[in-house]
Amino acid sequence: MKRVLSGIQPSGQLTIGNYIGALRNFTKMQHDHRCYFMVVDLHAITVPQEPEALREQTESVAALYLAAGIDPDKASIFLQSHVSAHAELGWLMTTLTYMGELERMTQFKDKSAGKDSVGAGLFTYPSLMAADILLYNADLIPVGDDQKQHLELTRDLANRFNNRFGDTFTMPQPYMPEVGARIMSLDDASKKMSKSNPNAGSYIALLDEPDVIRKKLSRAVTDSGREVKFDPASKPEVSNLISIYSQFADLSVREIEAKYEGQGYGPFKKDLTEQVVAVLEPLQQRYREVRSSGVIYDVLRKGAEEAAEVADATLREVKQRMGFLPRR
Ligand code: AQP
Repeated sequence: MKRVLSGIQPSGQLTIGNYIGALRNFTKMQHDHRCYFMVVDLHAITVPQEPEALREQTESVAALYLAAGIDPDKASIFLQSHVSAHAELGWLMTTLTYMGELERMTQFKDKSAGKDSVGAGLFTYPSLMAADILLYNADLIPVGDDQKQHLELTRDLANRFNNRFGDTFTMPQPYMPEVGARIMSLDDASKKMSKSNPNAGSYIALLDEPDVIRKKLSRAVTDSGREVKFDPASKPEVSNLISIYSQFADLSVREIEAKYEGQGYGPFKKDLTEQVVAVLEPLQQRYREVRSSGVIYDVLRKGAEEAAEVADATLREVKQRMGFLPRR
């Protein structure tokens, strides 16, 4: 049985990008693997967060894990900040990371572009992500396309540590779905769909009301043509909508192209919208039940205990190998 580790930042309302690229795979993987699914609140504060909003978003993401179908009896669901080994190994990994490696990270370049003051945490974030993964000696990491570079760095750091201090860490592998690994913004198909985008029209939140979803998709940018054809280079907007449709309806891209041949964008967008609503409505219903039941705190306590057991043991070994004197 392989070990799987992944997480989502409580940095806004989860989007259908997070669902397709992450959450949905989590629910599939829990049946065959030993899974650890975190809400990465320590990562969320690499950009400023209001305390009250952070609390609400953190609880909301944890509740969405349950609503999407993650079973706390199969997988450990926990908050990153509840397992202190993350922050500690994060620091140790930072000291092994080269500045040049962090400077090459495209996500840092994207998130810091045009900003006057950028927190150092945004820069060193990949070292903390490496710690998250290595603490559990995870074999498989379900990530969207955008996180591949960070995972490469994690592998480099694991190698560096193993070469310098002796064999300790397992080499993690990315696990990516074939289609729809990267869902793009509805208003600009050159940018990925992001929950922290200030323009709420650029994404569909998992908790958007059906009417809001309808409005957002009807306004989603297409092009001046009328052919429903998957060609990301020449038709990025329509291709993105086809990817979303494909994921939500479990249809292949070819099946969708064939279904709407010669019909223009109208019927395609209408069916896409109803498909998204049909998947999200029951999820939202489960979400409301989870939130009102208060069960989330028990789930997070149990998850943190299970996670800490593994993480603390790894951290002890790492510290011993690096030459830290044990407390006697
Ligand atoms: N647009 C996307 N398409 C596919 N997968 C995506 N993911 C995020 N956006 C897309 C995947 O969701 C997981 C959680 O991501 P995260 O919250 O840790 O941070 P992120 O990748 O930076 O996601 P966002 O939504 O863009 O958040 P903000 O706006 O806060 O930066 C990851 O597995 C990611 O690949």
